[in-house]
Amino acid sequence: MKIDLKSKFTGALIGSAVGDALGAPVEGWSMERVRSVYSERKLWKMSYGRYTDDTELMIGVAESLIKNKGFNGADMARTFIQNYDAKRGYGPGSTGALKRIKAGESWKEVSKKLFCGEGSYGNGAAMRIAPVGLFYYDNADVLREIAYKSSLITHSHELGKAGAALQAFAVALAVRGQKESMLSELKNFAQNNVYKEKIRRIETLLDKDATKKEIIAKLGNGMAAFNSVPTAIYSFLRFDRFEDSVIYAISLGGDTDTIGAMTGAISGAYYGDGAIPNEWIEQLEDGEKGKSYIKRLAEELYVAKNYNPNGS
Ligand code: AR6
Ligand code: MG
Repeated sequence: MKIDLKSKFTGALIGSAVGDALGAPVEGWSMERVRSVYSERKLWKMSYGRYTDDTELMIGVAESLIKNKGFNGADMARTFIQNYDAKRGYGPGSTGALKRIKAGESWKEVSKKLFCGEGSYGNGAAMRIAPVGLFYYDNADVLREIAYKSSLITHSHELGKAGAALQAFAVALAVRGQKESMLSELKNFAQNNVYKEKIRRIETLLDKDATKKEIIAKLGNGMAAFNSVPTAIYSFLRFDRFEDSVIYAISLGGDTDTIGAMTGAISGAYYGDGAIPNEWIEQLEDGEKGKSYIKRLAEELYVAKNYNPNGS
């Protein structure tokens, strides 16, 4: 069945928000503790329905791409700052960077000063990247360039930026319907050895019925981009339905909201919004920038993409 592009745009953004909101109440839990609360034999209830920093930042990326019909770093940073709500649970690196930009420092320089001048390799740039994957889905070179530039607002470590680019490209391949060839495409795309090795591991782990313990040990379930982006890609590839992938990703424990969000973005981009369980969408918050607004952003991003097909 051919899924239309608009449905894939909506699927990616709503899918990401759904994965985030579903994972949020169990963030930081161990795999065993998640299992003690949620049975994997039935569809999980979304009890809380509120999204976290992952979705708030993703909204900012989409808003800025739409407004500028492409990337504008100063505007994207400003948009993040305008939307910032501390209650959404931002990572310390991202909070620090946005505060300093608000105080007048350059959006291009601030992130390089974090973590003793190393920059952050957290998954904060990857978890918000879905709109970049959508807007540049047909141009891998521009997609990489914009993924790097948009990451730099908060994450300057090579592993933080490369993780965001890999997640963006996985979303792009999902939009193109390339599930079978995703791993070989990602292999060609990845330039960093840490991610090349993780992609090789995904391939090996998909070939056997790997246990969750193995996935956590070999791919990771933490806040570092290299311990979460590959896990989201694996969670998408292992299953054939949106809900199976997202439930699996969160059932691993750890950084559940973010791994859930990234898995939801790839899966939603592949299956389209019609594949996301209604029970989950119904429970998702619908305030000022809730699900109706996110759906509208997906449509506007789709229109902006058609207006600027090269995306440059
Ligand atoms: N050296 C040591 N530790 C690091 C480094 C580094 N160069 N970079 C990152 N860390 P941060 P995020 C560790 O703060 O990526 C939220 O809940 C360090 O412990 O940049 O925006 C989100 O929803 C640092 O605090 O945050 C995500 O789930 C941590 O990685 C998550 O936090 C995260 O990096 C990450 O968000
Ligand atoms: Mg979060």
